[in-house]
Amino acid sequence: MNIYFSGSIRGGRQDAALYNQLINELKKFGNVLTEHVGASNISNEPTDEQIYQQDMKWLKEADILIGEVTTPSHGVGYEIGQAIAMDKQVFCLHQTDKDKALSAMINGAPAIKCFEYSEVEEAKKIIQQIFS
Ligand code: 6IA
Repeated sequence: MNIYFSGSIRGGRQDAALYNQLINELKKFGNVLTEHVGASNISNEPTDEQIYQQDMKWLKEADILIGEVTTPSHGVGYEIGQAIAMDKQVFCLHQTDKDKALSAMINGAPAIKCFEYSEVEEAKKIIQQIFS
């Protein structure tokens, strides 16, 4: 099972540690192609063209996309749209108690299953449910 985890990078890194915890949970269920999304510091960044080509290749190889969508990110939104166009399964996790409302284009999309959560342990349980 190839898992594409999407999370904000240039949209803001305030949840990077949380992404890392979710990635560690996802690794129990398959091969996470995008572990760098949870990295604590971003150094030696490839060019934008290299990032795009590599990520699109991984997305094609993925069986499922899991997005943490609390911090709005153009890249995450783009990846979700592409994953739906490729007929991948798409699940999104959104933190309820942050003051960021989820986009209607994510929450209202019939091809996306969205989950709200408050604590990381709750998010881990949602991940376990997704793969059960
Ligand atoms: O617009 P954003 O930058 O917030 O978009 C975030 C999404 O785009 C993530 O889900 C990633 O899959 C993808 N993305 C954005 N930047 C990178 C990147 N930079 N590497 C891979 N995917 C990226 C280099 C970081 C690295 C060397 C740790």
